[in-house]
Order: sequence, then structure tokens, then C-alpha cells
Amino acid sequence: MPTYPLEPFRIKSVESIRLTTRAEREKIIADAGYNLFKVSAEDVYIDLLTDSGTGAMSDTQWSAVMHGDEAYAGARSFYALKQVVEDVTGLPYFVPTHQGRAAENILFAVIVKPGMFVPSNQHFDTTHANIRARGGRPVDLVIDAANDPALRHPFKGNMDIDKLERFIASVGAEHIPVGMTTITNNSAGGQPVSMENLRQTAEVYHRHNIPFFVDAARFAENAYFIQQREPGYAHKSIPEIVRGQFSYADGFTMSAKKDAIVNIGGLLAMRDAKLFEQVKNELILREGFPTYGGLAGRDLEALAVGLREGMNEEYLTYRIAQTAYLGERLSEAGIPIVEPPGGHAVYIDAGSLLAHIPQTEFPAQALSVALYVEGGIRSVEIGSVMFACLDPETGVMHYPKLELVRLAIPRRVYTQAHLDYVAETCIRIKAQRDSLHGLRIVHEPPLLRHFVADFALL
Ligand code: P70
Repeated sequence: MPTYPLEPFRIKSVESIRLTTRAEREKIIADAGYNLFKVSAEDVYIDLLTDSGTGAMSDTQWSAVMHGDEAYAGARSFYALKQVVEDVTGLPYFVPTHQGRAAENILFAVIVKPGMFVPSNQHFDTTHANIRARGGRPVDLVIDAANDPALRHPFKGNMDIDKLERFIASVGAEHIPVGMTTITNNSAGGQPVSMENLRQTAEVYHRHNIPFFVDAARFAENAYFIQQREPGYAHKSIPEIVRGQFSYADGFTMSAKKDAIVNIGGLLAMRDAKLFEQVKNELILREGFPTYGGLAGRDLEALAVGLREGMNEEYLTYRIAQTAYLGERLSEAGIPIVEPPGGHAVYIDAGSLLAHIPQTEFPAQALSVALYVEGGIRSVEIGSVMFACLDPETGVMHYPKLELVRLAIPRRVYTQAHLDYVAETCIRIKAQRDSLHGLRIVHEPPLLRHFVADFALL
């Protein structure tokens, strides 16, 4: 039996949750067009839709909120955040944004022109869509191991350096305004990227004069995996490893709603002073004055505290072990998951669990609907609903390699009993998996369809 880690905190404030009946849930999900994003949070018992903005802030963060300086320009809270961003990342220029996708929007608005390519290990959904929204082409060059859910690899999020070299040679560096890497890789299991791989990726980009930006949403969890798994890092502190990760980057986008444990916030940072000028102009147009971005002064304060708290080693030890606990409970019951369990989430390999449902009928969506009906658990599909897309040039539909259901664990929110309930619900679904059917889409928008599409059961 896997062991549950000891929590390095106690609970000061609680929020009620309610378990509905199965009959209620069947009606709720049908009314929501079988799309979990359209279900009211009140009708969800355990909400594993996302680890984004759903964490429990600490008493230190809540007290920082009261110190928020709401001045339009030059607020004290901005300077508090500036100090922390410089200390934690070492990058000299940054702007706050209201969340990660706003940072992406500003960066790509300034540097991506139609027809250009932006390679990464693997872009997540909003990054993918923001590149496409500017007429650019996102390209994923993760190592092949990432596409084999059962394979255990310590750094399954790594960029494939040979693929990257070949890709740059084939399209020409002049058509690549920026190269990226996502830490950890959220599209395929929340898997980490090694320090060595970050170094090599930076070396390749820089040899071709391509600026290297990190998508740093889960920078602290990635650093913890480096400490635990990469030779030479066991005795280094998390802040040292974090600085090391950022030392290779020319900039980063960050959704601070993840590892910085705030309910709203993002960052866009860079080393280049000229780029910073362009970014500030775009920011003023879209988000707000550069000392607040799209945030209130109190949000800046909570973020300044959260950036450091997210790197606390006792917290990270608990956090990663909590995810591993859920992953191990599922694997020992024979439920296929992306191995090893990732940082922020356990990803069920729905393509293999529901092998009787073809990719065109969305097996991972079918599983996420079943989790809701069976147990009031909300998960998210990371498969063809999220990532299948029509190639605008060839008219051919591209399907992702994996059909996953992600159980994302909000930070400092759920207990062992909650996760045991999740595991037991998954086990009951496995026992009746042959009775599950696929779905078809009855309505969808052109970009980021998973958020709003309607489905019908087949
Ligand atoms: C998630 C959320 C957001 C994200 C990310 C990476 C690596 C940028 C962003 C955008 C999105 C989501 C997905 C499914 C359900 C709910 C929410 N990821 N880069 O849960 O940041 O959301 O702040 O604009 O993971 O993984 P932001």
C-alpha cells in the first residue's frame, strides 16, 4: 500500500463541498453538453479540473494581501514583487500580467509574424492557441519516451535535441522568432525537464541566435525533480536549482496560478532591454500600466510571497509525494497512467483503458464524463478534444499521440480521504469500462474548443 505524506501545515479555514446523487449528476452533465467546463463548481465534489488558481493561500499570503498598495503607478507592491522576481529568477526585466496566457499574448504579439515557427518540448493549450492566433506555427519536439505512457524515464519532458537541430535546419533559424521549453511538460504527464536538457536546448537555440523562453508555470516542481533525480543536484537547495534553470533562459512566461500558489497572476520576464520596451507598450494597450499589469496591488503582494513559498522544500516533498500516492494507488489497481506520476497531476491513459473507443470518439472525454457521473469528480481531457486540429495548409486532421485524463491536484487543498475516494471511484469505473461509450461534438469554436464545445453521447 503506498504511503500518504505528512502535511507540513494545518488547516485554518474550510470550505464546504457537497456530494450530489448519481441521478442528479446524470442530469447535470447532460444539461452541460457533456462538457465538464460547463458544470457549476457547486455540483462537483472533488474538483481536479486544474491546479491553476485553485490552491489554498497561506496565512502569510493572506496577510500580505492586506498590505496591497493600490496605486496606479509605482505601487510599493510592485517593488516588493520586483525584488522577489529578481532574487528568484535572476532576470532583470519583467511585467506582471493577469495570468499566463496574457504573458503569452503579449510576447507573441511582439515577436511572432504569420508563417513563423515556435518550437518547444511541448506547448500547452493556451500557448499553442496564442501562437496560432498570430498566424504562427507551434511545433512539439519532445523526446519519444513522452509518447509511451508506461515507460518510466526520469525526465520524460526533455526536448529531443536531435529533432530540434533537424527542425531548425529544415525551416531556417530566420523563421523562428523564439524557441521555448515548458517546465514541467503539462501536455504529457506533468513530466520534468533536466537541467542538462535545458542547458543543451539553450545552447542549440543560441548557436542559431534564437532567443530561448521558458514556460515556467511549474518551475518549482521541476526544480524539485531535478534535485531528486539528476546526478549532482541532491545537495543543492531548490532556490539554487531554480536560479540554475532560469540562468539558461533569455526570458520566461509564467502562469503564477500554479507554483506561485496565487488565485490570479502571471509574469513575462526577459533580459533584452529593447524587447522590454516593446513589451511594455503592448502591455499598456492590453493589460495595464507596467507596474501592475492586469493585477491589483494585493495580487502582487500575494504573488511575491507565493513565489518563495512554492519553493519551500518541505512543501514540495509533501506535494510531489501526494501526487505519487494517487498515481501508485491507481497503478496498483491496474489502471494505466502516465508513468512515473507527474508533479501536479496524475494522468490516466484513457486511450488504453478504453481501447474499445476510437480516437475519433474521444475516449478521454468519455472517461472524464464517467468520473463525474460515478463520483462527482471533475477532471480534464488532454487528448483529441484539446489538441486534435486541422492543418490549415493540408486540410488534414492531426490527432495527438495520447488520449489522457488529467487528475490535477490543487495545492494544499485535499486530504488523503479525498484522494482515496478518487482512487476508489476510478477502480469502480475500470470494472465497468466495457459499458462506456464515446461521444461526438455537436458544436465547437475555432480555437480552444475544449472550453466550450458541446457533445452528445454515442
Ligand atoms: C492547466 C492550465 C495553464 C498553462 C500551463 C502552461 C504550462 C501556460 C498556461 C496558461 C489551463 C487549464 C487547462 C485545463 C483546465 C483548466 C485550466 N494551464 N502554460 O490547468 O496559463 O491559465 O494562467 O493563462 O499549464 O494546466 P493561464
